[in-house]
Amino acid sequence: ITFRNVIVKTPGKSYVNGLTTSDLGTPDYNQLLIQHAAYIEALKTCGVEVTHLPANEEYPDSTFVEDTAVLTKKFAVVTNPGAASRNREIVEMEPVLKEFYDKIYHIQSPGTLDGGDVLQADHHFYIGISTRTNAEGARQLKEILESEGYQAKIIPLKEFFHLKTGIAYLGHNKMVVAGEFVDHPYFKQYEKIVVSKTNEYSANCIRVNDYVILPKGYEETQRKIEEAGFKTIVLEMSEFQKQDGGLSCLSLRF
Ligand code: CIR
Repeated sequence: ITFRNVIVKTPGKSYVNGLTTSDLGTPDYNQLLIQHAAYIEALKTCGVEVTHLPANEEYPDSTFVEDTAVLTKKFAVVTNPGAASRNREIVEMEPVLKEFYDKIYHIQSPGTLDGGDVLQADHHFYIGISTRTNAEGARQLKEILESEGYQAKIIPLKEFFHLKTGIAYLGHNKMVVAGEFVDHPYFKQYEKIVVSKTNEYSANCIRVNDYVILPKGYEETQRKIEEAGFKTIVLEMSEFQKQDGGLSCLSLRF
């Protein structure tokens, strides 16, 4: 929740041909670049150092850097992304992580894991099993995290695409939850900010230092987060939403 650094990557023109399950239409590349630039500006407002990587046309979804790694203060875990077209995104990310980390673990095949399926809440991690993260990938990450003194729980997802599609941790024991996580026993101990069905997209928000960044157009969620005591920044995310992406997916924060 207190972060010094973020890594982001400009989307390439090939972005419009990336993976998606939504039927919101083809992204507008110019709007996309404007939205990405605003995202970076918001992070700078939060006081982090931004490592900004150039676009790679070979990987249409590679702006969603979150899926390539799981980062803590002391070590990095390079994932093994579950979508074939995205798997090699890690080859470009690893050298960048080496500039910040001496200790780097890897998720190994046949284990697969996307960073979007991993949520940290203080000393606890939650790992979703999804169409991208399999049981073996989740098991490997749990083992790594436990060996480093963290606790980890594995959650098979029912409806959400990635774990963090429906949940966010804001610190101070406050958890933003939607859909299948609202009544999930694993999140009983948290003070919950419940996101309603029509506002589900806004469950993917991020706390970065003094701010919570959330998508534009979800006033009910914004109000609840502000009532919980947080300052907010809202960002237009339409062109990312078209490719199943949210705010957390666009950066690695550490
Ligand atoms: C994909 O299907 O992989 C991308 N179009 C969206 C990835 C979103 N990432 C995330 O939720 N962490």
